[in-house]
Amino acid sequence: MWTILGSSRLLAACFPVWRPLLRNNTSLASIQTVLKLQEKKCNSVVYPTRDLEKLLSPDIDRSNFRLFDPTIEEITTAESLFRPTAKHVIDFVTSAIRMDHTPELQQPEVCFIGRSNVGKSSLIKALFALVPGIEVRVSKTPGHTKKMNFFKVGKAFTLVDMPGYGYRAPEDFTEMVEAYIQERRNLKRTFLLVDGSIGIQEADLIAIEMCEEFGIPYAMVMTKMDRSRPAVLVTQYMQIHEFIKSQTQGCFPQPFIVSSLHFSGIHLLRCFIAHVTGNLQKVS
Ligand SMILES: Nc1nc2c(ncn2[C@@H]2O[C@H](COP(=O)(O)OP(=O)(O)OP(=O)(O)O)[C@@H](O)[C@H]2O)c(=O)[nH]1
Ligand SMILES: [Mg+2]
Repeated sequence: MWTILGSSRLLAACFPVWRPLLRNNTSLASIQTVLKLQEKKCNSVVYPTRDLEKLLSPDIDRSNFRLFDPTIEEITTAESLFRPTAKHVIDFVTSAIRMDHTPELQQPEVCFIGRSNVGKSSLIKALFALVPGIEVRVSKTPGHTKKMNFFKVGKAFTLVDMPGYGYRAPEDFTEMVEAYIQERRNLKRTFLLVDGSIGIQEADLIAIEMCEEFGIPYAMVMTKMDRSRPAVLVTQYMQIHEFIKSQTQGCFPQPFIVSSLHFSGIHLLRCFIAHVTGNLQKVS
């Protein structure tokens, strides 16, 4: 029983089903069956690419698939950073449209860039799902986010939501975002979001070129994975994987896949953010 309870710490956070089962004196065997099913579901939510890997033929090189492969314990540790307390306040700080309007924060920072409507604000909202009352505005209308929005996660790090590029981008987008990415000293990682259901588009190539030219470390995140069938998703994943390997220098070789709607990949991304901002060891 201890093993079941011990291995289900994250499970309990994702799917708190075992509590009512225990209260109702359900038999241990049925609890185990339910937990096994939930654990499988939970693994798919936490490590979404593992399900995709199963669809690939065995001869495909998987060496970069699990470069970042934290344990459940590390994932749980990172989760605590995204849970606010009286001493660890998670909140919106300010908006800025120019570099000289950006807040002077010393803590490490990560930012989210991508085409208008790709799901940047939705992803930040999902990352902050444990923060009651925090406002991150999303919209079906492209070009919704017009400013750089800064959110502080205690003294640990800052997340920055950016306006999108491409269709209906703000006029001063280039000035605003390029300057930020090039000049922001505490920027530890840029997350470049691409729509997982359609893959890399022309406008994404321009952003990739910008990241490469500035020599900044960045990572690609495939969004809206709930919109594609696994077979389509795995094809996009492999294409992006190959693209990163052959065409980029500064991009982390392992793309992330998320669904902000179903919370898939969100735990892993939280953990990666904790890692790149140097916070994973601090809280463990
Ligand atoms: N199905 C699905 N829809 C999503 C997901 N993420 C975002 N969306 C939808 O995509 C639309 C755009 O989402 P936003 O998060 O506002 O996109 P954005 O990249 O911030 O857009 P801009 O601020 O305009 O640059 C909204 O209608 C969201 O509900 C997802 O994971 N799955
Ligand atoms: Mg937005």
